Amino acid sequence: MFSEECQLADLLNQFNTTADTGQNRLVYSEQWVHNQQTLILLGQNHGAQAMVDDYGNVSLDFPGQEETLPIATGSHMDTVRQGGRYDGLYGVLGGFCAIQKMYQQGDLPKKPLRLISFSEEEGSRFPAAFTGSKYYTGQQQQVAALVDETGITFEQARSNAVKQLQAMNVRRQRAPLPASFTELHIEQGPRLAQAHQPIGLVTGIVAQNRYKVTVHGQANHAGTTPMAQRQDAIATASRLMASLYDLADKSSNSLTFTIGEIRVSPNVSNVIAESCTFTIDCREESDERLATFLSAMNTVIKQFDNVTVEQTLHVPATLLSQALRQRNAKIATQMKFPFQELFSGAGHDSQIMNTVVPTTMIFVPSKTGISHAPAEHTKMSDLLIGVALLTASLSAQANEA
Ligand code: HGY
Ligand code: MN
Ligand code: MN
Repeated sequence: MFSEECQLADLLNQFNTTADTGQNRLVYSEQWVHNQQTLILLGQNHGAQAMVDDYGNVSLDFPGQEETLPIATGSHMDTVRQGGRYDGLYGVLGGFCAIQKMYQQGDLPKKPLRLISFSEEEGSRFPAAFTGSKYYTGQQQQVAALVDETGITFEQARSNAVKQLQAMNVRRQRAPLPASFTELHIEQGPRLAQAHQPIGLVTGIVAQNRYKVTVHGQANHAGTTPMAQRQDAIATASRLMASLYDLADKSSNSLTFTIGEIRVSPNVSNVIAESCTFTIDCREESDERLATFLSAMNTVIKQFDNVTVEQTLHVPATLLSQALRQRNAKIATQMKFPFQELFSGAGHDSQIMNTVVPTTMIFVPSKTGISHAPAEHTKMSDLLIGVALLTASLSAQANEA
């Protein structure tokens, strides 16, 4: 049998590419399908029953002594563009290693265990995030007609990819909800690394809104159109973006405001832009603070003509299960793992799962806090501490009376 380190390192190498441009495992892409297929076979080779629902969420159920709701762990299989090796995937593979350790320790756990690999969390291919866990928890979402940058619809990509998974020896169904959900994840920020703490126990997750803002102009000749007669979408958009960043800089310290994507049409050097579309990602630790910022943001946007705004995501601030977190704090203390409690600035499937089942998160440090980039890194000893705590946490839940 693999050693723990070898198994986790080996799995991370197997499920990641070696491209130094980072991971581009966008939902329903070939690499995404290959990874979900490999995970299904890995689970089945270790005694799991596999379920695949119509969004491509994979649930691997491992047996318990009792026929009861499973104790679940897992995370998301997709990545951002040029993403890191650990965001999402560490929770899936670390969850697999934790479950394996439980079954190697002897008796069958009283309750069954479930490993979940959510189809999509990032919102990096289509303008909608958490589509996997939202489907898993029965939330309504209108995503079928959304298109990616090549014009492929969500529905086309989804049906093509899910068909390949559901052709395997799997139960084609949405999994019944588990008894609880614990997500192992890298912090994706600098706090644990700076505090030299190997474990973070997550109290809550930020509120998050995303928007698509389009400034409309008029395509025209760069050389013959007098400056005063232009409707230059880039000129207007750049002034609007500068005003929004000024507003964000003056807002509360816990606000994060990011313009991550800009698309221009026709995007040609000697043509005045007819349109400029950019995204907004803004987050706050409370719904009230986010609402205050959004109202100020809308006031700024209204000062500019020919601007349309589409909200593409709203997820409220979330307080995770205190009972599960306190149990993990006790276990970490018994295992002599120093830890700190912290709020997550990154969004997670846990904030969706938390709407239906008791949910908690375990963080491990991100080296220099970098994430969503090829430089994302966590040292193996920290990854293994996270797996060890997760194993003990799942065991405690699966074997309680
Ligand atoms: O964007 C986020 O916060 C998460 O990593 N999807
Ligand atoms: Mn993630
Ligand atoms: Mn992410």
